[in-house]
Amino acid sequence: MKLFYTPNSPYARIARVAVLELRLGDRIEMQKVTVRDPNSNLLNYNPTGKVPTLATDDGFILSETRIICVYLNHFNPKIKLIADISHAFLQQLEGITGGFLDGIAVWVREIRRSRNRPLAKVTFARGGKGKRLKGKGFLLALSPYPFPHFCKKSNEQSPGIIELEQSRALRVLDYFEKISDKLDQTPKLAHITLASALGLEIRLPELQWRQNYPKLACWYDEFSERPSLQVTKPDS
Ligand SMILES: N[C@@H](CCC(=O)N[C@@H](CS)C(=O)NCC(=O)O)C(=O)O
Repeated sequence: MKLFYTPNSPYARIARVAVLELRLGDRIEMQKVTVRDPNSNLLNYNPTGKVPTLATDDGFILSETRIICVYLNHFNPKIKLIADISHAFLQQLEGITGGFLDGIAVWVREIRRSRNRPLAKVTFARGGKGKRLKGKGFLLALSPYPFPHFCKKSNEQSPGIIELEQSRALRVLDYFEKISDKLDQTPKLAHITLASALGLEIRLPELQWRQNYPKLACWYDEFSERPSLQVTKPDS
């Protein structure tokens, strides 16, 4: 099997941690790729171009972190990484941690979007409906007019999105602080997802969560000591 990842993706990190916790390291080839890159090797496998992506030995391409982790868990069912249907609390945590990570990822992306930065030059092709642009590139735009190129106006941060994601994150942090005595140190998908989301603090100084959530910080610091978390730590 082959796992496509980027070193700083919090989603790919979950799958990489799962590989290590499930002790599947010798069965899975790790393949570093680029994303949002028309020349990425990943596009030869997965049209979504997202990481993590798992190429299975029987020729399937799996995307979406949870689907990949469920699949991986089958190779070592003694370790129960995924919440069982009978374990409603763990399922609850899986859902909330997944939503937390999605929200933080949107927030980080928004913060990184520089103010008033012009979008990349978008080339317009002249042609009929449904025509593809050259090479493997996906359809960007079509115009009946022979404009050689077009430069879209600035792409600003959205204060509305930032505010929305900030308040979502704070609500979830409140929740985890309250239930922190129910968070143990077992490497479940929910715990790994929570740690991966909190690990984005490195990219989001605005989050400032540690002072206000000391019990969660304590849980996180201990959980982050696991070798699987240590070797997959993002550098930025
Ligand atoms: N819902 C997906 C999200 C995966 C995702 O968004 N990955 C990001 C990296 S953190 C990515 O591949 N982005 C590339 C892109 O948006 O084209 C999952 O659970 O795996």
